[in-house]
Amino acid sequence: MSRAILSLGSNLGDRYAYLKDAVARLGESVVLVSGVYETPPWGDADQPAYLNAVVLAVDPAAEPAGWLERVRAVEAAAGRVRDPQRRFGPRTLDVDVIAVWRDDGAPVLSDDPELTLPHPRVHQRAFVLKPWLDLQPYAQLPGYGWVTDLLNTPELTADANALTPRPDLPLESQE
Ligand code: PH2
Ligand code: MG
Ligand code: MG
Repeated sequence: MSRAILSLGSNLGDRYAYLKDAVARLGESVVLVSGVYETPPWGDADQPAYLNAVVLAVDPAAEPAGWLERVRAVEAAAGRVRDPQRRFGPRTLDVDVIAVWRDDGAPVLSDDPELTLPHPRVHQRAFVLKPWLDLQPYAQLPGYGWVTDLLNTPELTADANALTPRPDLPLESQE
């Protein structure tokens, strides 16, 4: 058994439909879903704004590496095409494995380049950290500490303030 924080992002096509479809495809493993936020593009400014959200997913069977397989299948279903020239470029759907915990609460730490855990850039990304707090106000990012503290660092406050909650675009977990 393991549980994971997954981030969802879309900035091409019907962004809201892609996020809803991703939650539906992740299915019963999804136990909590954040609000949706409209977020300025990070890392590559020349692209449309994103919709971002975060989910907590639990899978009785999933080995930590199994999460990567699952999120790739969900991305493929959204017609995700990777542009090797633009690492942080636009996409129909991006689902990232942010952090994974074993059943005893121990975080999974991995420096495997295929699946580095926690996600190697998440401490710089308000568009993941802020929605994460919707699910877990006391969230801790393994190796970095309290998510609230990360969001309050001078490097992230401007990004955090630039996120716009979109309560008009709810994401329901699939009952
Ligand atoms: N994803 C990226 C690059 N930049 N910016 C925002 N706001 N949201 C994202 O999900 C995002 C991004 C590559 O994974
Ligand atoms: Mg990503
Ligand atoms: Mg990704």
